[in-house]
Order: sequence, then structure tokens, then C-alpha cells
Amino acid sequence: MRASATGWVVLAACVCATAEAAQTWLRYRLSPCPQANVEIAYLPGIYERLSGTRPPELKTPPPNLSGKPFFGRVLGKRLVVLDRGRPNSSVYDLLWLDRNKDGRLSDDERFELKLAHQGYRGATVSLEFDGAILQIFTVLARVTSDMAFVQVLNAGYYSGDVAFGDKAYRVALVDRNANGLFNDATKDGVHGDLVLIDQNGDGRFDARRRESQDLFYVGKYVRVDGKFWRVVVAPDGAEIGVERAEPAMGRLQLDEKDVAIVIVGQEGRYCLSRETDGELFETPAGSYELESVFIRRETRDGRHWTLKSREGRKPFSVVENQTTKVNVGDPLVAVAMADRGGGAIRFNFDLLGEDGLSYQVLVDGSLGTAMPRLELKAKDGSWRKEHAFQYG
Ligand SMILES: [Ca+2]
Ligand SMILES: [Ca+2]
Ligand SMILES: [Ca+2]
Repeated sequence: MRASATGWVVLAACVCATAEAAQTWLRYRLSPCPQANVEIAYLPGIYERLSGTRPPELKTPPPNLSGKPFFGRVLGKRLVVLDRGRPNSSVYDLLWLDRNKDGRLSDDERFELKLAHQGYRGATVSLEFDGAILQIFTVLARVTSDMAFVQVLNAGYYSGDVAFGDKAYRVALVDRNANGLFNDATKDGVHGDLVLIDQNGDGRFDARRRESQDLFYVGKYVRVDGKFWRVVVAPDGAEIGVERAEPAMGRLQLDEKDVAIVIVGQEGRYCLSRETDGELFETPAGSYELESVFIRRETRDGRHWTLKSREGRKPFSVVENQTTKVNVGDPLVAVAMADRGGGAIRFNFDLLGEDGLSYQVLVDGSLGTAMPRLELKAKDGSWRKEHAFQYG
């Protein structure tokens, strides 16, 4: 392994493809700063909430534990302990990770966390999988007034030029769930590892935007150049195989004219987009979840109005040679909810579509609409208070 001045590390450098098998070796690259301006500007990771209860499988805890450590499991169910380096400090800057999974935390499993960004502290951790495959992770930790959690990112990824028929595209593989394997497929509603394909050829992988055409999960198929391809990812991420596929297809009917939807299932992840009415979407038959919806309309005075789903998933099936109607967007129902906890009452406000997804309204591309207000008052009118909802 050799580190260059730019901080990238190259473990292997060979791109070779045979005509019939279309197997391609990829190069391992390390992005020490996930926000760095490299071809993947964003490496998605996983969040794991920590608990104050010591797990029974922790046989030997770290020495000199403070009065309030946090415990959890990350990186292939390895025990992790987050603690304060100095007992009188409120800063959680010490992380222990049971790298060898023996239930004991030794000196070489101790990491001092450095201030990273937005209240996170982090460290770089290398781990061996199957005694040989080395992966490098960024582990970030944060403690707030009501919870503690870690975010784990696989700081490395594989990329290279891969032929899809006559044309080559830049492809990257990301171990999204940070378990050391690159071939976890989407299953039971849990997204798989990432296959990124630079379809617009701008030299960058768009992994952040939900409406990205570059973003796929490991699954049965990807769609490149309007065609479907079966992709086989090696567990260690170093090799990818691509072959042309002709899956059984079904059709989707949406009433909106100018619309994009993201659907995810074992058949793949597809962002289906159109700007005018009339076309039916075609996609491999199978079970999916409707994950994101973007509806664009123009008001009479020429302003652009977008309904954008925030979160939520709705299951549906696409049947071979049949047309399935999918209702998206309005009518929206305004829902207010109250949670009591920690001596306070928290109010949430949501706009729910008939598809079950939560929506926000953008006017001319920004959240410029008036915020809803909450009025609280005593039944007998002796007390009254008004609050404005905030996004977030
Ligand atoms: Ca250990
Ligand atoms: Ca994985
Ligand atoms: Ca791109």
C-alpha cells in the first residue's frame, strides 16, 4: 500500500476485461476526508445508536472507565465503547473497538477521537476481514443531551472503467453498510451496498441526491444507456462482472406529467423521470418500495412549484406485461403529532401524501413557504402561547 501526496492509497492497479466474461478489476482508493473534493464527494455510511447498558459479551471492559460510558456494536457486530478520556470532562473523545471480536478491549483497540465537524469526533480505523482483506473506516461519534451514536463510513472504495457493451463507464463500489463486504444485496427493505455508475460522464459519482441517475444498490440489475445489465460484485470489491440482461418487464402508470420517482427492490434501484405526459415507465417485474417522489408543476403566475417527498416507503408490485397504477403526491393531509418525554412535549408537523410518503413543498426551488404555526392554550383561556415549526 502506498500513500500519495493527495492522500489516496492504491492497493491494486489493473483494469482488464475479456470480451465474453466482461470481468473488470477495480482499484482501491481511500478518501480520508468524506467531504473531500474527489470523484465521490459523499460516502454514505450507517448510524448506530449507543446504549448506557454494558452488554454481557464484554468480558474485559477498558481500564479506567468513566461513570457514564456508552456501548454498542458496529463493523460486523464488533463491540464498541465510547467514553470520556478525562473523568471530569464532558467530552467523549475515547473509543474502544473490539477489532478481533474476543470480548476484551486491549491497548491496540483504543482510539482517541479528534474533533471532525458539526460536533462529531472521529478516528480512522483499519480492520482485517477473513484475516487478509484490509478495509479502512472512518468512525465518527457524537453525544447529545438525549442520545449517543456513532456513524461508520467505509473510507475506501473501488473504482475503474467498466464496459457495458461497446461503451465504458466509470464505476465505483462502496461498502455502504460498512461490514467489510461490497456485495450485500438489497433484501427485505434494507438497501444493499452501492454500485455507482457515472452515466453523465462528468467524472464524478452523484451519491447524495436521491434523484441521482448514478446511484444503484447491489441487486439483480442496473440500467445503463437505457438497457438492463446483470452486475456481479466480488465480496472484497476488487472485481465486477457485467452481462447484458433482458428481464421480464412491467409498466408503471402515473397521472403526474412532470415527475420523477425512485423505486427500490431486489430487482434494483431505479430513478424514473419524465417531463411530459404520455410515456409509461417500464421496469423489471418484481416487488419494490416507492422511496422518493418529485412532482414539478408551474403556477399560473409562472412560479415553479415542487412537491418533494422527504421520507417514507410504500410497497408495490410490478407485474410482467401488465400496467400498475401508482398514486403519488396530493391530496396531502396535514398531520400534527405530540410526544411527551424528558419533561417536555415535542410537536411534529407533517404533510402526508396518499402514497404514505412525507412531503415538503418547494417554491422556485426553496422552502420559502410560510412555516405552520402552533397555538397552545388552556381550556379555560387563562393561558395561551404561539410557536413556529422549524425544519429538521
Ligand atoms: Ca479485542
Ligand atoms: Ca457491505
Ligand atoms: Ca456523474
